[in-house]
Amino acid sequence: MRVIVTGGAGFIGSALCRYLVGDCGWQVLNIDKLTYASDQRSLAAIDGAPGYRFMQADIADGDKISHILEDYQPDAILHLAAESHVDRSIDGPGDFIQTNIVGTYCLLDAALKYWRNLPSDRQKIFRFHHVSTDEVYGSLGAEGLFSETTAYQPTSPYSASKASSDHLVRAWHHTYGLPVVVSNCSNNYGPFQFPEKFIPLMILNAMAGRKLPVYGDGQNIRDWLHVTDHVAALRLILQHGTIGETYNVGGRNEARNIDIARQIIAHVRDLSPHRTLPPDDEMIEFVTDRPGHDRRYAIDATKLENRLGWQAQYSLETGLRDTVAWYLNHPGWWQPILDRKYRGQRLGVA
Ligand code: NAD
Ligand code: TDX
Repeated sequence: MRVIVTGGAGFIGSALCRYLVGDCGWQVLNIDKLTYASDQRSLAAIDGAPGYRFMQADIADGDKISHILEDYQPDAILHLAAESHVDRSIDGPGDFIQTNIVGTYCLLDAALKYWRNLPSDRQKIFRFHHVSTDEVYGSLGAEGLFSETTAYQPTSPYSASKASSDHLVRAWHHTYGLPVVVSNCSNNYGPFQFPEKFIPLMILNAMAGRKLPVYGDGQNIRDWLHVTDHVAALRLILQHGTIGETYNVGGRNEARNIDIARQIIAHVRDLSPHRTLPPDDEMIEFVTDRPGHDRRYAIDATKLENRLGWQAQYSLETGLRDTVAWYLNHPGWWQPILDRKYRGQRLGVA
C-alpha cells in the first residue's frame, strides 16, 4: 500500500506512520503543517526508511495538496491533521474552524479531483479515511454507550469543528461518490503525546512533584485507548471497512479523571522510588472546571470487534504503567518541549 497520512507529525499520526512503515512495510508520505503540537522527533524510528517521506504542507492549501496527490499517486489518504486540544478551542476557536473544517474541505476537494482522474481499477482501490473523535456525540449520562448511530450533539468548538468535518466527508461520499470511511475514536494515550493533554500533563507534574490540576470535581469519565490499539484499528478499517460506513473505536476502559490522576501518582512512586513525593491528597489540586466540560464519554466498539475482528490489546492499567515508564525514560523527548514554552500559549505545566 502507498498512502498519504495527514497530521503524521502529531501524536496519533506519528504512531500510525511508525506502524505502517515499520511494522506493515507500507509506503507513507506524511503531510504536516508542523504546528506547535507536532514533533518530527517522534518519527526518528522511521526517518530514512525507504518507504517513508515527509512534506511540510497545510491541508488548507488546495493547490499544493493537489500537486502532492498527482506526484505521489496514493492508494489512500488517512486524514488525521487537526487542531486537537479542547481547551485551546475554547480560548481561540479560529484555528479549529480553519484547519478542521476549511482544511478538511480543501483536502476533500483535492482528493475528489485526484480520484476522478484515476483509471477505474485504481478508483476502486482508493479510500479517503477520515479519523475523528467520540466527542462529536456530546456527553453521556451515567448509562449508555456511543454507537455508530448515536445522534451528533457536539458541545465544544473542537467537537463542533470535528462534527462539521465528519459531515463534509459523508457529504462528499453521498453527493460525489468519493469512497470514504470514517472512524470515531475515544481518548488516546501513550508515548509521544504532547504534554498539554491530561495523561502526559499529570505524569510530568507528578514526576516533578508539582500539583496535578484536576478540573471541577474530577468525576468526569473518559474511555481510554492506547494509541497502538488505535493505529491497528485504523489499518483494519482502511483495508477492510465498508465504503461509506463509520466505525467506533474504543477499548472499554472507562475511568474517572480523579482515579487516573491517583493511578499515575501510584505508578510514578512505584517506578521511581528514589523520588520523594508529597502525600497523594497534597499532590492533587481541584481547579476551575473547563467551560461546558462533557461529563462522560464511552464507546461501543461492537461493530469493529465483530465485523473486522479488532480487539484492544492494552488494559488501562498496563497501558498507563507503560506510559508512565516511557515518560520517566524519555526526558530527552519532553524536556525540550517544556523548554519551548509554547510560544507564550497556555499549557498548564509548571
Ligand atoms: P495532535 O494535535 O497531536 O496532532 C495533529 C497534527 O496535525 C500535528 O502534527 C499538526 O502539526 C498537524 N496539523 C494541524 N493543522 C494542520 C494543517 N492545517 N495542515 C496539516 N497539518 C496540520 O493530534 P492527535 O491527538 O494526534 O489527533 C490526531 C487526529 O485524531 C485528530 O484528527 C483528532 O481529532 C483525532 N482524534 C484524537 C484523539 C485523541 O485522544 N488524541 C481521539 C480521537 C480522535
Ligand atoms: O489539566 C487538565 N485537567 C483535567 O482535569 C486537563 C488538560 C484535562 N483535564 C480533564 C478534561 C477531560 O475530562 O481530563 C480529561 C481529558 O482531557 P484532555 O486530555 O484535554 O482530553 P479531552 O478533552 O477528553 O479530548 C481528547 O480526547 C478526544 C483529545 O484532546 C481530543 O483530540 C480527542 O478527540
